[in-house]
Amino acid sequence: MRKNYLLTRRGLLCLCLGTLASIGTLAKSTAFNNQVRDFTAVGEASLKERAAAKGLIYGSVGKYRTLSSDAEFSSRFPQECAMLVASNELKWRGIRPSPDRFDFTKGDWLAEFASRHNMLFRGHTLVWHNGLPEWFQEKVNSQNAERMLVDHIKKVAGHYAGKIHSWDVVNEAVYPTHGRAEGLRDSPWLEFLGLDYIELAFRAAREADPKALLVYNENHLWYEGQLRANTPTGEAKRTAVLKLLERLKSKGTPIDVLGIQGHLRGHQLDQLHPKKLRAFLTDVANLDLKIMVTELDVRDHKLPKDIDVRDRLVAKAYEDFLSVVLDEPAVMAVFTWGLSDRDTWLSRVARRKDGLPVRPLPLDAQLNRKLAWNAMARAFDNAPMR
Ligand code: 9MR
Repeated sequence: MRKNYLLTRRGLLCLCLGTLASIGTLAKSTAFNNQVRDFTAVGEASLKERAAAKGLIYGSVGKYRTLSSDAEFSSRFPQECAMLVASNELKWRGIRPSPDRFDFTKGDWLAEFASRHNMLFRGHTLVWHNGLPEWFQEKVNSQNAERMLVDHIKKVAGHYAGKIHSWDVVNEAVYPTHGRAEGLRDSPWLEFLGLDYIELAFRAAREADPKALLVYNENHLWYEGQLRANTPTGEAKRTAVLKLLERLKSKGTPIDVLGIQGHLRGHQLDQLHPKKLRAFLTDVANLDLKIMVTELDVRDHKLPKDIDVRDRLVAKAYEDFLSVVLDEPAVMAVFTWGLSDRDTWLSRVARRKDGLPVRPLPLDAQLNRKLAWNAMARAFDNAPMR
C-alpha cells in the first residue's frame, strides 16, 4: 500500500515536471533559478580597462589558428584584452616537432600580434606531463631527461626573453591520490628526474629570462570534492600545493606566482567553498607570492537549455568565484581560457546532450557581450584597488 502510494505521488510529480518542461519553464522553476541576481554593469568600458582601473591585468588565451584567420575576432580581441596568452603553440607538442628542431613560427606570430596591439604576451607551458610530442616517449629517458628539459627551457624561454610577461613554468604537477612523495603527480619528469625537477625547471627559466614572472600553475584548487573516484579533493590538492610552494621558497627557488586555473562547472558551484579558497589565497600570499587566475571559463553542458537561465548561471559562477579571489590583494591578473564562445575547447570536451552550442565565455559566438561579461565587469569594478 505504502509503496503504491509513493509511486503514485512520484508519478504525479513526474507528470507535473514533464508538463512544465514541455512548456519550457522547468529550468526557471527549479533551484537553477537565478533571476534575482542583478548583473548590471555600469558604463561601456572594456574588461581590460576595468581591470586596469584596479591595478589588475585582464587577458585571454588566443589561438594562432583563430587570430590569424578570423579578422572580426582578431580586431575584437585587443579591445577587451590587455594580454594575449599563448598556449598550445608553445607546448612541447606545438613547438618541438623533433628532438633537435624547434618551430617558433606560430609563437612568433602571436608575440608579434600582441606587440602590434599593445598587449602583454604570456606563455603556457614549459613543463607538463601532457601536451608532449609523439617522439617524446621513445627519445626521452632518465639518462637524457635533465639535458632535454633544461635545453628546452633555455631555448624556448630564451627565444621569447624580453617579449614575455610571464611563463607557466610548471603545470599541474600535484596529484595527491597518485600516492607519490610530496603529493606529486605521476609524470615522466618525476619518473626520470625525481622531486627536484620542478626546482630545476624554475632555475633554468630564470636563467633564460631573468625578467619574466615565473608561475607554478595548478588546476581544481577551487573545487571542494572529488571530480571522480580516485581524484584528489580540493583540500588535499591545496595542502599539497602549499607544501610544494613552501618547499620551493625555502630552497630559494625563483618562483614568483601561483596560477590558479579557473575551469569552473556551472552545475557544481556548490563545490566552491569561499572561506576555504579565500584562506588558501592568504596562505599563498604569506609566502610572498603573487597569484593569477589563469584559465577561467564555465562549463555549461549540464545546465538547462534555456539560454537566459543558462547565461545567468554561468554569470553567477564568474561573479561568485571572482568576488572571492579578487578580494585577495596578491591576485594580480585574470585570464579567461578564450574570449568568445566562437572558439572554446569546451565545444569539444564538454558538449551538451541537446546538441546546443556551449556558452562558457564572456562574449557569445557573434562576439557580443553576455551576462558572463557583465559578471566579470562587475567583479573588476567591485574589486579592491591593488
Ligand atoms: O585547451 C587546450 C586544448 O586545446 C589542448 O588540446 C589541450 C592539450 O594540449 O590542452 C588544453 O589546455 C589545457 C591547459 O594546457 C592546461 N590546463 C587544462 C587545459 C584544458 O585541458
